Amino acid sequence: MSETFDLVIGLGISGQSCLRYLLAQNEPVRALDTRPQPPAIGEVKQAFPEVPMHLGGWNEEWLTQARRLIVSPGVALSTTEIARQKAAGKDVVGDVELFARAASQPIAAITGSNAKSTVTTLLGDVAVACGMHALAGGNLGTPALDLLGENAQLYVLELSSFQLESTWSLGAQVAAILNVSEDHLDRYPSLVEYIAAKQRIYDGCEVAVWNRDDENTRPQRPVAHQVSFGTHEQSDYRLDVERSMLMAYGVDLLSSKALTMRGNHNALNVLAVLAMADALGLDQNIALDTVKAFSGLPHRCNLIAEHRQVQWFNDSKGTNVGATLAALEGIGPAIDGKIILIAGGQGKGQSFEPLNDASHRFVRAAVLIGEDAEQVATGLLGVECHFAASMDDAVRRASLLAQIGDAVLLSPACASFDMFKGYADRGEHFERAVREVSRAA
Ligand code: UMA
Ligand code: ADP
Repeated sequence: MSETFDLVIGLGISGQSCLRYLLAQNEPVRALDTRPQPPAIGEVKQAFPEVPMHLGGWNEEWLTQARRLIVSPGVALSTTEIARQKAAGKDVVGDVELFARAASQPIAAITGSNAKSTVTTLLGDVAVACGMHALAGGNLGTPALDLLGENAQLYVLELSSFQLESTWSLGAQVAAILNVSEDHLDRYPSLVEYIAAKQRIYDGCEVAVWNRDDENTRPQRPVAHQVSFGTHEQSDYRLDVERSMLMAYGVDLLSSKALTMRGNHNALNVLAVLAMADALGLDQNIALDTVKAFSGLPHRCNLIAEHRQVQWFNDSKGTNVGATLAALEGIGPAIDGKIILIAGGQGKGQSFEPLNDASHRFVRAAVLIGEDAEQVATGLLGVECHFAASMDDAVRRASLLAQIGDAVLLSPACASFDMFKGYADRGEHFERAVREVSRAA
C-alpha cells in the first residue's frame, strides 16, 4: 500500500500556491496537469523538485490512491475523472477551500459576471485608506493561499464561479454577488448551474450584499443580514439616476458626477463597495474620499486617445455580453455621434441577442474579429458589420468608418484566447494599433 497523498490537479498559479501551502504543512503531495506542456513547466519543476508530477493526461492510479483531490479553477468538478472520484466519496476541494479553512481573519468575498476586479480592488483600497492591513487577491491575480502568513487584518477576495464550485467553508464576514449575465456557458450546462455556483459565496456569511436590480443575485438560501444596492427604489444603497445621487438608507451620500469613474454601472460598483465597507465597520468618510478618487483599472472602458474628434475606448476586459452592454449604454448617450464597435473572439456559448437593442440605438457600424465573429453579428441586427483578420486591420477599418463626434470602442463581448494571450494583450495590441493609425493619418 503506497503512502497516501494529496493530488493537486492543475499546475497553473493556483496549483502552485497549493503546492507551496501543502509542502509548508509537510503534507505528502503529487501534482497532475492534463496539458502536455503547462506554461513555464520548466520553472515549476525546478521550484518543486520533490513533487512527483504527471503531465499530459489523467493518471487513474494516482486519482484513486490520493486521499484528497485539490482541483484548480480551470478544471470543472464535472470532469468525468473527478466526478467519478467524488461519487466514490473522495474529498475534492479547491484552493479557496484550503484558504478558508486556514484563514483566521475576516474575509470580504466578491463575485459576479462583471465588476469583480473593480470592486475588489476598490474595497481593498478603502480598507487600506482606513488603516487596515488589507490584502486583495483570488481571481484578481494573487492566489488566495499566497495571502496567508502576511499578517493581514482583512482578506478581500475576488472569487470566480469556478473557484466557488469547489469551496464549502468560506464563511465570509461580507459576501456580494454584483450581477449575473451569461458567461462561461462553455463550462456550465445552463445559466442555472452558473448562478448556483455564484450563490455559494453566501454560504455561512454574516452579511450578504446583493443587487436589487438583478434577482439572480438575491441569496437563494436564508441569510439573516442582507443589504441591497441598485437603482431600484427599495435598494438600501441606491443610485437615484434622475438626480445622479448615491444614497444610503434614504440619505444622500455623494453625487455620481463627483466620481472619477464614469457611467451608471460604475456608480453601482461604488455603491456595492460602500455597502461592503459599512458592513465591515469601515469609516464612511474615508470610504467616500477613496471612491471619489479611484480612476478605475486599465482595459475597462478607458478613454485612450482622441484624434480628429473621434474618441477611442479600450474595454478589452469586456469579455461577455453584460460588460459590452454596460459599455454601449455608458458611452452611447455621452457622445455626439455614434459608436464604431470592435468585438469578437471566443463567444463561450453566449447568446449575443441582448446586444440588439443598445447596438440599434448607439452603434453606427461594427468591425468583428476572431473565431466567433459571425455569431457576434447575430446580436447586431441592422448594424453594418465588417469582418477583420487582425486587430491592426480592425482598427484601420474602424478609423475609416468613424465620423466626427463618434467613438471607437473595443469591447469584444468575448474571450481573447483565439488571437491573444489574454485580455491585457488584446488591449495592448489595440492601443498600439490606435497609436499607429493616429500617426499615419
Ligand atoms: N488546465 C488544463 N488542465 C489542467 C489544468 C488547467 O487544461 O490540468 C487549463 C484550464 O482549463 C485553463 C488553464 O489551464 O484553461 C488555466 O487553468 P488554471 O486553473 O490552472 O488557472 P490558474 O493559472 O491556476 O489561474 C486561476 C484562474 N484561472 C482560471 O480560472 C481559468 C485565474 O483567473 C486566477 O487569477 C488564478 O487562478 C488565481 O486565483 C483567470 C481567469 O481567467 C484570470 N478567470 C476566469 C474569469 O475571470 O473569467 C474565471
Ligand atoms: P470582472 O473581474 O468581473 O471581469 P472587471 O472589473 O474587470 O470585472 O470589469 C470587467 C468588465 O465589466 C469591463 O469591461 C467593465 O467595464 C465592465 N463592468 C464594470 N462594472 C460593470 C457593471 N456593474 N455591469 C456590467 N459591466 C461592468
